[in-house]
Amino acid sequence: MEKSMLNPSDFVGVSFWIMSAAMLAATFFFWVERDRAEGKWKTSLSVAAMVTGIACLHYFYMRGVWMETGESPTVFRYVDWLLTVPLQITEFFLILSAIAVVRAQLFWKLLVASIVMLVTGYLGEVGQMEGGNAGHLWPMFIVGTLAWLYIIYEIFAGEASKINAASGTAASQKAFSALRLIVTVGWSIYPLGYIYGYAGGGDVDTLNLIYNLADFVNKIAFGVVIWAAATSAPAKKAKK
Ligand SMILES: *C/C=C(C)/C=C/C=C(C)/C=C/C1=C(C)CCCC1(C)C
Repeated sequence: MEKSMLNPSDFVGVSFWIMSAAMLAATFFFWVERDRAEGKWKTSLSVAAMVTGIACLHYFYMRGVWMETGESPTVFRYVDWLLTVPLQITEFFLILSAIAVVRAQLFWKLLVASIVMLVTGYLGEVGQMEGGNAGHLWPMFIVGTLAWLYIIYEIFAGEASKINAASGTAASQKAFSALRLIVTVGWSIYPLGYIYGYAGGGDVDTLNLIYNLADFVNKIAFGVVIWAAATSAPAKKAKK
């Protein structure tokens, strides 16, 4: 019974708990603030709230798995990512289409690449669990990383790069540069977690702490950037 209580010295467990609360608060915030946004931005805030809402549910379960078994909640983690990453790709696409004419094909390319990235990461990580194929760890990591680099390529050098400073509103430009930062800097925290978590024998504490931090940055902080752009949009328009 004692096992199911949160131990104050279990800092990874505490970080799971903090994340659950933060995701809940963020969801409520984006949802309520949707009222202050205009037009297309309302949809962006709804998507931001869906991302943190889905993550909140998974964090409650992940915290439970961690506290009761002391093991990485890998399956919940990846189910969460498989649901929220496509939503974030949708968010990127919404922002891009607010700035320029982008073909639906770009959306599908980004979606397929992100799924390849997650499925390979999952296969690599479950291989480390009991009965898994441990030999998958680094080959899968390499394929996943290539898929991520492809996404970066599409955003910086592909179709999306045609977007320049002259197109779109100031608010959508701000959201677009945030998007680029998230996909390069923000998302890089995940492969770093994988490396620190598994290289040299494995360290589940570090793995989960880094993944939790990454989710905070890429789901909550990203949502806040979208929110800032969304709520500044009407003011900018009125000035013109
Ligand atoms: C809300 C969840 C998000 C934004 C999750 C993003 C996950 C990644 C960017 C994962 C990346 C990985 C690689 C680039 C290599 C293989 C291992 C992964 C799956 C951790």
